[in-house]
Parts: sequence; structure tokens; C-alpha cells
Amino acid sequence: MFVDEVEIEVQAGDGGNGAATFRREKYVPRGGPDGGDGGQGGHIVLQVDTNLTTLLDFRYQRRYRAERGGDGGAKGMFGKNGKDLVLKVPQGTVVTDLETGQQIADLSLAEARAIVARGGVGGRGNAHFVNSVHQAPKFAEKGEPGERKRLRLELKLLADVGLIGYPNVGKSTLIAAVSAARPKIANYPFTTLVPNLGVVYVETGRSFVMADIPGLIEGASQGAGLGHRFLRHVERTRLLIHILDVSGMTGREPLRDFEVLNRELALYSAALAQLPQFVALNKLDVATDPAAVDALEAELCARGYPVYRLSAATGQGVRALVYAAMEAIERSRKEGGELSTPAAEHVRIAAVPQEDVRQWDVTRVDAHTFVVTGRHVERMVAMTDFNNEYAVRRLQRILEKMGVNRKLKEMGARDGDTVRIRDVEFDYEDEDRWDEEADAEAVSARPRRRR
Ligand SMILES: Nc1nc2c(ncn2[C@@H]2O[C@H](COP(=O)(O)OP(=O)(O)OP(=O)(O)O)[C@@H](O)[C@H]2O)c(=O)[nH]1
Ligand SMILES: [Mg+2]
Repeated sequence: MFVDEVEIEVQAGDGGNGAATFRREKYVPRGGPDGGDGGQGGHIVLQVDTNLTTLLDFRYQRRYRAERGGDGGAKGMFGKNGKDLVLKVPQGTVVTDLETGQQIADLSLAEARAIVARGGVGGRGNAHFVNSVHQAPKFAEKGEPGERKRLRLELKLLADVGLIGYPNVGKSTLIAAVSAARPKIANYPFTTLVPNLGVVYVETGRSFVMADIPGLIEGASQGAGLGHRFLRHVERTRLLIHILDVSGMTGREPLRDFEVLNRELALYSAALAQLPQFVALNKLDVATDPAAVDALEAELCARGYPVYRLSAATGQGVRALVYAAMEAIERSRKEGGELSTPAAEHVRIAAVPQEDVRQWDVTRVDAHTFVVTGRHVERMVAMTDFNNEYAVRRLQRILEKMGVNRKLKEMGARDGDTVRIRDVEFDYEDEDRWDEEADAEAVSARPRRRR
């Protein structure tokens, strides 16, 4: 089965927890902190496997999880790093983050590989937190949670040329005539149900990839026939070959079919409609009305289309079409526009815009509730062990330093209001009222409970 679109859920490994341990030595009453760091959580990695031609496997399994990092231990022992989970995908797979709608990877190179969800870093052991004030820190960081994402994987075949045309016009016959592709061919519409790729060798060292795109009819953009779902496979081509049946035996009007399909293309994507198009007048061997073929050719030429007469069945005219296509493709490769050689430079691991991780923000969600957001601040909360008062106090100091409390006060927070960061809620307490008893560790926001 050919599957070219799936949605999956991935969960990278959490970082391991740091350890809060102390050296034990003979005759040394209280050794220093020696807790080691947690290990890094495993990433979720997508990697091209050129033997794959479909995303079928992802239909059966939709959830993936990478290994968690090991916890740190006493005597400075580091936790083990979690293993990455490597998922094999066919060449031409494009990955979109469903949360943000952003394309995060385009795996078009044969050796392409992309981390699509990062494992969390390991928490630091207490050995890291020694300073002049804290000689014996009794806490360690927890591991950072691994990224969790919902992803859409789309397979976009990498072809130079897309063959389009109404059912039964001879698309599959043509691709079978010029390449090793062997799609099903028969004298009825919708014979071919999935796109087929073929490599067309023109002469030594010159070749291009052709895709037979089945199932396009009027209303395809509304889902008629096989719908327009296969059009994604021609999005990245350089040239379309639009095939018309000129046998005169179909009872159809070729010029009308041509216009209808072009309208469907435009409805799918303006960019597709802009692609150069060759028109192939097929089944010339059985054409009953030569004058009608001449008239059709004249009309299409007048509209600016290069027109080729051929018979995919006998091979007549096929060579001329293939050479012309090859030349157009080579020109387009040289110009090197947005579309480039399949399996060559056609790869981009999308640059995800780097937000400033230190940035944070407070929003008031109702009269008594404030939410603090920001990569860094949320990460700090996730890595804090709320069962450990020392760790909690450290977090409070950090929030204080960042100016979170000042900001809350400015926004009108009152005693007892709720301050939420990630999945933790704090009671807000006005720091000024604590001034008298303020010591280095007095902080206004005190944790209430984990949710
Ligand atoms: N006489 C003649 N018959 C042809 C020619 N090209 C294709 N045919 C026949 O037309 C019929 C349809 O050809 P296909 O290649 O299956 O057409 P298709 O466009 O792939 O059709 P779908 O897969 O249904 O969209 C088959 O019976 C072919 O043998 C040609 O040049 N001359
Ligand atoms: Mg076909």
C-alpha cells in the first residue's frame, strides 16, 4: 500500500536526574557533595532509507518514545545517556510540527537525517552547586523533560517531470515506454491508483525522474476521483507533461479537458499552475480525424505551449518529447531556482527561528491568576525537585533575580493570587511585607502544589 501522509506523536527521552549525595569516607565525619549528573535523554531522529517508498509503517505505529537518560549517582557517577530512537523514512519526506504549523525538516537527500525532538539534558548533581554560601547543597536538578511533538510526515516524491492528464489518456503507457517503471495499464479510467516514479535515461550521464500522477479529473480539488492529494508529488517538479488523448474515439473534448485540469491545478496551488507545461497529443496511431489534431495543435501553440505529437503505444514521437524534456530540465537545473535536482542539493533542514530562550512573559488570565511563560523559566521549573526545600528555595532565588516577582507586583498581583508556571502553581505573596524578616532567601512566590 502506498501511504504518503501520516501523523505521529514523538516523545524524546527525559534527562536523568542529578544526584544529591555526600562523600562517605572513613574518619571523615561529613564529606563534601559528590552527586553526579543525570544522562542526556535520547533524541527522536528521522533518517532517510532509500529502500523505502512509502510511509506505510507509520500507519501501524503512531507513538514513538526515545530512552530516558539514567540518573546520576554518588561518587560523581554520571547517568547513562538515553539511546536515540532512529525512525527510517523514505527519501522526500517533509516534516511539519502540527503545533506550530512549521515545516521543521525536509529529508530529500539520500543521506538526510534530522533530529525532530530533542532529548532533555541531564540534571546537575549537587557537586555543581557548591559556592561560598552553600558548602553542602542538599539538592540536585531533575532532568529536563524531552521534547514532545505531534508531527505530520508527508512524502513528496522527487521528480523532475510530472505526467498529468485525464484517466485513460496513456500516462502509464508513456512512463512504461521510457523508463523501467511498470504501472498497471488497461483500457479503463483509474487503472493506476498510486503515483509511479521512473528514471528516464537519455544517454550516458543524462537522466531525469518522471512521475505518473493518476486520478485527476474535474472537481479533483473538491475530492472527486482520487482527489488532488497526489498533486503534492508534482509540487517539486520542474516541468509538467500534460497528455491529451487525440484518438477521437473517446467522446471527450481534449481542449476542454486540458482547460479543466489546468483549473484544478490552479485551485490546488498557484505555484503549480506556473510550472512550464509541455502538451503531448497521444494515441496519434489511432487518430481518426487528422484535421482536428492539427486544429488542436495550432490552438495550443497559439497559447504558447510546446506541443508534441506521439504514440506512447508505438513509440512514434516519444524520443523527441523525451529529448525536449531533458533539455528543459537541464536548463532549469542550471538556473537552479527553488527547484533543484532530486537527490542532490534538494535539502533543507528548516531553520527553526531561534526565540531568545531567556525571554519570559507574564499574562493575567483572570482576576487572580497569572501565568509565567518562557523557555528558560519553564525549564527551570521542570528541573526543580519540589519535594526538596533547598531546590525550591533555589528556584525562588532565581525567579527573584530574573525580576518575575517585580513584574507580578507591577501587574497588580495581590496576596493569595495564583501564579502558574508550567504545571506548578504558586501562591503569590507580596515581598514588601516580608522585608523585616528578609534574609537572602526570602522570596515572595511560594509553591503550593503540583498539578
Ligand atoms: N492505440 C494506442 N493506445 C494507447 C496509447 N497510449 C495508451 N494507449 C492505451 O490506452 C489505455 C489507457 O492507457 P494507460 O496508460 O493505462 O492510461 P492512464 O492515463 O495511465 O490511465 P489511468 O491510470 O486510468 O489514469 C490502455 O489500453 C493503453 O494501451 C497509444 O499511443 N496508442
Ligand atoms: Mg495509469
